[in-house]
Amino acid sequence: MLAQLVELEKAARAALDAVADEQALAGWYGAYLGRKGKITEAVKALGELPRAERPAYGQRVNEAKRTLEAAHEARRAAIVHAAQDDALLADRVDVTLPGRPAHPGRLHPATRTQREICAIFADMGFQVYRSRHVESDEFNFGLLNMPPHHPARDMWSTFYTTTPGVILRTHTSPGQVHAMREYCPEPVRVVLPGMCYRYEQITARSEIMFNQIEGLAVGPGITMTDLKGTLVDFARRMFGAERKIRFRASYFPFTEPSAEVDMDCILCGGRGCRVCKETGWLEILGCGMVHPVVLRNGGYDPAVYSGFAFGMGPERIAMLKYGIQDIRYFWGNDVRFLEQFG
Ligand code: FA5
Repeated sequence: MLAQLVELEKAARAALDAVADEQALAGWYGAYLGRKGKITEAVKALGELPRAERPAYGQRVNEAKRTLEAAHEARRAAIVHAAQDDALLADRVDVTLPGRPAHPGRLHPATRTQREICAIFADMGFQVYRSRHVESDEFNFGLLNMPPHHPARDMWSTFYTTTPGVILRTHTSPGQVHAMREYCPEPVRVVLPGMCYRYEQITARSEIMFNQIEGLAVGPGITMTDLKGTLVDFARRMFGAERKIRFRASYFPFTEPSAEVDMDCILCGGRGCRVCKETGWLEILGCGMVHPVVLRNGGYDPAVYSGFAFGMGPERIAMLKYGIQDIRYFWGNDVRFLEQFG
């Protein structure tokens, strides 16, 4: 019996070594260790042996059963591992391949320029103040010292709505009065960025929708010197320390005195070229000392308070900075243009 048992164990091991997958393994288990398996039968045969042979046989058959169970477990683990390895190999990713390029979005050049300008003024202590795009005639014109029928209203071709007295703002200047009324009697130092709308002929330099950035400082004892110093500093930070600035007398109904600010042409260095129309100078903004009427409309006593204001177009500034020849590129939605501004 013992010799048969040794042979059976040998045969079981050989059969287990030949098992290659889980299905065959289950078959092997049934054949040797299952309810009617050969090893199970061998264990049952113990009862039929003469009493004297039972201890030796019993010990041997139990040992055979334990080792075969352990061998079965080891084989099962090996088969599972091999199957996992095969699946990983079949699904292999070559990590050395270059990745597919991602196309992250980026800021529109007008937004970028606007943020750059606001950041420069933030350094000088100006807060950003958001004002409404849909305005009343009173705020866009009247409170800015342009009563109805004032000829200066002709400077801004306006989009009217079907509601009388409600218009799209033609400039960011009405925000001056909103800001003053909010902060009065405290001093004010704000920049007001945002879209403006004018019923104009669209050309290489003019759009019907464009951004402006307004600046406003109000407080006791503010002078034209403060205005000049602020704008010269801005132009140098924006366009380079070597820039020259010129103030040219001008007219705006809401500032007195008023000026237009030119900068020496960044493309030709002031010698004269197509972009500066051979003058050597480029206009960058309008400005002036806040008119006493506007101060009063904002709630300030002009005998005590004074202030300066300016307004510039960030698209025109971006055109100068990046040498862009046509303002229509900004809203044309052409990726070839937009992707140049990383
Ligand atoms: C004004 O709008 C005044 N409110 C500016 C101002 C503010 C003066 C405070 C004094 C004190 P003007 O119409 O010149 O001024 O416009 C100012 C800037 O807006 C221009 O220099 C230009 O950069 C931009 N701009 C004006 N019209 C257009 C347009 N159609 N398309 C693109 N940019 C424009």
